[in-house]
Amino acid sequence: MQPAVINIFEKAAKKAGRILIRDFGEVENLQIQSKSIGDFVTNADIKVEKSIIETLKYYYPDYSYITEESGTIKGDENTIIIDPIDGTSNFIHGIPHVSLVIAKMTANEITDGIIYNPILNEFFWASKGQGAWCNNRRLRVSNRKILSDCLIGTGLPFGDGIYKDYLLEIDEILKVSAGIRRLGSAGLDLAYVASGKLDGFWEKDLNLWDISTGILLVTEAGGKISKLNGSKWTTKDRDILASNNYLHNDLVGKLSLQ
Ligand code: 2AM
Ligand code: CA
Repeated sequence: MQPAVINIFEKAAKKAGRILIRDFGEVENLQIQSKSIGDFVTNADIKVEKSIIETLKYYYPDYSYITEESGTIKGDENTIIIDPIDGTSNFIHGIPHVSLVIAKMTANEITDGIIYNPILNEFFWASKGQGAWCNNRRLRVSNRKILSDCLIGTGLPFGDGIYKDYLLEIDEILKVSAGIRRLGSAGLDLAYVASGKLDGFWEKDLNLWDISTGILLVTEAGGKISKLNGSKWTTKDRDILASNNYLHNDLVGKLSLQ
């Protein structure tokens, strides 16, 4: 049974998802602006976010909101975090690996969240203690134990991002794994770890709206989240490592380079 908050997030995401699908069919007409080198926002991001906020404000008028495109709206101690399109670069290029992300955070803990890819019609949700789900199927992280069998996701820096150590990290993982994937949507990468498709994922310098729901999906699917050096991840951290429990220490060993 989906909790009430997930039903409301689903309603907001599916309504806004129709806007995203319509614009995905006409990417050649998109108005695109650059926030910084390689970091783009389209009129679709803005419209999708407006629609999500409008639906959620009806149910949660007093909450605080942290959003990628409209900034922060101050309210009570409950916070809703919104990324209208995670994977905007994919969207602009007509690659259907995109999603809407909505999460609820209270006392600096993510308690509920959804990730919705309207193009592939994949609806992921997780609530603390209620498991991780996709289209009514319960999710479990993979049970692969040996890195040489494993696919590991990552996100490469772009524009003026932080490149230090990235090539070393990639070198370490490439040598011991079955391969690396750079899919372009950190939220969906984490959903794929929760689904057992990717066995692990790491990335640096992320925003909370990229990974809010994803971290809950992974832990509710039986996986582990930490910083790259294995220490506890908090909602203030921008670097993340996610994997099943068998692989986590091995990945920390490969990624703790300093
Ligand atoms: P966004 O689409 O919401 O901006 C991790 O790679 C994150 O970086 C992605 O989830 C994506 O979130 C963001 N990002 C921004 N610009 C990017 C780019 N040029 N290539 C890949 N990811 C980008
Ligand atoms: Ca985004």
